[in-house]
Amino acid sequence: MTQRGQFITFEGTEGVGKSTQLNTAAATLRASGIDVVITREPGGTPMAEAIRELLLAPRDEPVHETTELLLMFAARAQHLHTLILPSLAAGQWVLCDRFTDATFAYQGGGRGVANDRIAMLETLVQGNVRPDHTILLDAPVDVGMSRAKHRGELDRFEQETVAFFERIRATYLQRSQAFPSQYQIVDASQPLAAVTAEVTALLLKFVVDNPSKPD
Ligand code: Z5A
Repeated sequence: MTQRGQFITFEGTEGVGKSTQLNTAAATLRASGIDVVITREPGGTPMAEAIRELLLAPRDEPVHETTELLLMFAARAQHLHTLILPSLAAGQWVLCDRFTDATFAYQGGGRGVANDRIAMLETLVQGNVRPDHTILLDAPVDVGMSRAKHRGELDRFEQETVAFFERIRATYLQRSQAFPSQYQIVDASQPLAAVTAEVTALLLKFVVDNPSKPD
């Protein structure tokens, strides 16, 4: 029987280096002979990417927090059930740039949506599926913002205040304490080579802890 793959998510505030580390992590795993799928949220499938565009586009119309929350989970339902779960069942490891921890951080910590409302949707959409590991790239908000500022037009989230991103960082740190077996924190304010070395060491440990069994 094929052994289920590992589901690993990368989290953190804007610009901390998630995409950079996710690509390096994929290369590390592939060099260890593991079949890897890279994906992201919101998004990851054509329909979920269309929902991402709806969510990120700046607009004059105010977006109600419940609309934002439901769209995040609508995209997640499509992504989880049509891409993530089938890939894991086929033995692939799934590396995902953000997942439901981002909803607790952004919609919960950032927007002030109550945790139990998010948890209700988490159960509805995911049942008991949770990431096997979450790598939290943590850095002061201004570090990530200064790394991200070279991009062009700001999306709807990037237009938020520093205080919004401070609440998000604090929520991630609280969750890392609440779920210590899921979370691994890496100091993302270090130079790139040092961050990459820490993330690579974590990935290699996950490989040792989950040796693939022959079919
Ligand atoms: N969102 C939400 O509200 N609720 C949810 O449930 C979910 C998401 C799932 C889209 O996310 C938005 O959706 C996001 C939260 C919301 N909005 N925000 N903000 P996204 O992940 O696509 O967008 P992002 O967080 O803005 O990601 P990002 O800006 O692309 O950042 P990143 O992936 O963490 O960073 P990067 O692209 O790898 O690196 C940024 C630059 O820094 C780049 O030039 C790198 O070369 C450089 N870099 C990276 N590491 C280093 C180090 N260590 N030193 C120096 N320079 C570095």
